[in-house]
Amino acid sequence: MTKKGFLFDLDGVIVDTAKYHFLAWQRLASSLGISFTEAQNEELKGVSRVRSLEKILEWGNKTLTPEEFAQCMEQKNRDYLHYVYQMEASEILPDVPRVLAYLQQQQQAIALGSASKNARIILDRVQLTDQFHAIIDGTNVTKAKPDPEVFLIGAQQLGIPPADCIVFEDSVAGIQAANLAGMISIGIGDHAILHEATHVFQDFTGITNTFLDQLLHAAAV
Ligand code: B16
Ligand code: MG
Repeated sequence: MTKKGFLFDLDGVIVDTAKYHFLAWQRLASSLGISFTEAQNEELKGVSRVRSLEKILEWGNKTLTPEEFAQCMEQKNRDYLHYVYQMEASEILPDVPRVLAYLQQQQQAIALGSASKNARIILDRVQLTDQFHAIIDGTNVTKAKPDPEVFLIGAQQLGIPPADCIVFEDSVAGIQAANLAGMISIGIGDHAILHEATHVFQDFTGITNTFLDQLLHAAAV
């Protein structure tokens, strides 16, 4: 059996921080006189912080000076971190600990591949940092998903060829990034949205140890 590399996205895969992003963006948008809905928040999943603010300003038809833009970014992150610092291990999404434990038991290589610059803080809060052999986050990448950079750096740091890597992702851009990296992509969420993925599951409860065994024994993509 070849050793495989398993790359996990963070928000929407390991924990649901989208609800905290929503509260923080909504507060900021409202301070700018812009309305911001949950449907719009969906469109920000997997999108960088800078691009998220740009999109909100586009929706609200508003422009800011570079100084104001920087202040808004800071304000949003301060609000967001307020929620993050209250996170606990109980917020890890169902069956993620079982899948991580099984992969560790099978001596597989495991990495995080997230767009978030707060990824390390979040992993610490939910006590998962020691489960990852490499952590690639928004501070390590220059190109946002769907660019494959985040996952290619992850594979490199794990020392596993991309063709032997498997990515768990909840965003369309993340699935596209995994596919462009030449990896197996596993969508977590709605099949209608994530249809470009190699496999799609609603959540990790459907990812059985038998399915993981199949991935472990599959030939490289
Ligand atoms: P931050 P992921 C992404 O995390 C979120 O889905 C996205 O909504 C957020 O804007 C982005 O991280 C940046 O986060 O403001 O913490 O740097 O899904 O790539 O783990
Ligand atoms: Mg995500």
